[in-house]
Amino acid sequence: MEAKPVIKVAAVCGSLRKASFNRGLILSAIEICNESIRGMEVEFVDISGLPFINPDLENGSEFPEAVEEFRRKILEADCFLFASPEYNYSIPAPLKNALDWGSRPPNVWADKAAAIVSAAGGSGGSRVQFHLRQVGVFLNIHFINKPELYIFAHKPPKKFDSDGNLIHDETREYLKKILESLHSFAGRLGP
Ligand code: FMN
Repeated sequence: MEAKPVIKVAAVCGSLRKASFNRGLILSAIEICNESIRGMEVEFVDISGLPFINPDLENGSEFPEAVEEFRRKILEADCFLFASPEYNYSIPAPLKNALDWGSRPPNVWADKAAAIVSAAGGSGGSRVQFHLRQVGVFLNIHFINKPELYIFAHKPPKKFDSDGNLIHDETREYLKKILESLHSFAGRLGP
């Protein structure tokens, strides 16, 4: 019997902060996949080097080098994991910038599965998640609906250490369930 191909997840973080809790979620997702989800691997895709979106930087179908590399990683992925804080009730500018660069023709996000998790302040990130889903309609990203994970990052019990690493077992279990759901949905959606 032929082995099933590995599902590649490109993980994008909405925070550029060194000790970002959301990046901590991505690092945990990488560990969880390596340890306990067979057939799926997560790669962290850094968006901090992308220039601000500006079509003047495009030369026909060519993009600046950092954008080309980013778009290639998104194109090569089978599905996406977004981990993002909420900024002023919405999507942080670095993440929106990355979404916009990926959307330039040909749209590299199109027709793939995705999951969103958020560690944020008072809202747990519900509004960033809903705004991201709204943008995903035009980008043709297929988000899993359940389970949902909204982390109230600053409320006890402590979920992250001072470097942003996830240290809360219950949250890690939820994150694993999200990854399993993404795995199953991406598998059903096919290549
Ligand atoms: N938290 C919220 O829940 N809702 C907000 O609207 C919100 N706006 C913010 C705006 C800015 C510019 C910043 C810097 C933070 C805001 N926060 C808000 C708090 C962040 O979501 C919170 O600190 C989060 O943990 C940061 O994520 P990170 O640890 O991955 O950097």
